Amino acid sequence: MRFYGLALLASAVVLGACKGGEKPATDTTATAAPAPTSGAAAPTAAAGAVAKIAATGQTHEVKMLGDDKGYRFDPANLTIKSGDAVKFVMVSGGPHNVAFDPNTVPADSKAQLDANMDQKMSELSSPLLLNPNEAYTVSFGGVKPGQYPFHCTPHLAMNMKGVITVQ
Ligand SMILES: [Cu+2]
Repeated sequence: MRFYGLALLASAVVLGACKGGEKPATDTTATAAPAPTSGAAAPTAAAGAVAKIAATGQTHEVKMLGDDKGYRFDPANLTIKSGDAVKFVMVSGGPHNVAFDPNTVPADSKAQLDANMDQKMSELSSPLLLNPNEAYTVSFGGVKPGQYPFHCTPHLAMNMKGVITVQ
């Protein structure tokens, strides 16, 4: 869908250039356009962008809870392998989300982790999960070993935090 938008934009630019006719259109858009039309990997082909890497390993589940025991992830600390995925499931007390702090995530995997997260609210920050059984899965494909602290943005002050250790 994103590519489709770009394609429309590109044709609009070309049309504009033809209409105006002032500058000789040395359009690089024409050469860029045909390449990523097929396949799932297409949307990330933009220059300089890091492509999402799908998980190939195990999927670990983390519950997002808010009740009379407080706001928490369960488990809050988990150890996974690079290439695994973590599925965050909204259970109670939402809205919850999962956000990695750009300042504490290992620098050499920050761009990859960010690329692996869909529908972000901001860098390394998932959308809010409002309803029970809503889930958000983060691929750790291409993410290097290290410690990845995360938190829930709405409940950060209530200490809703955890750490994913990638082996
Ligand atoms: Cu929360």
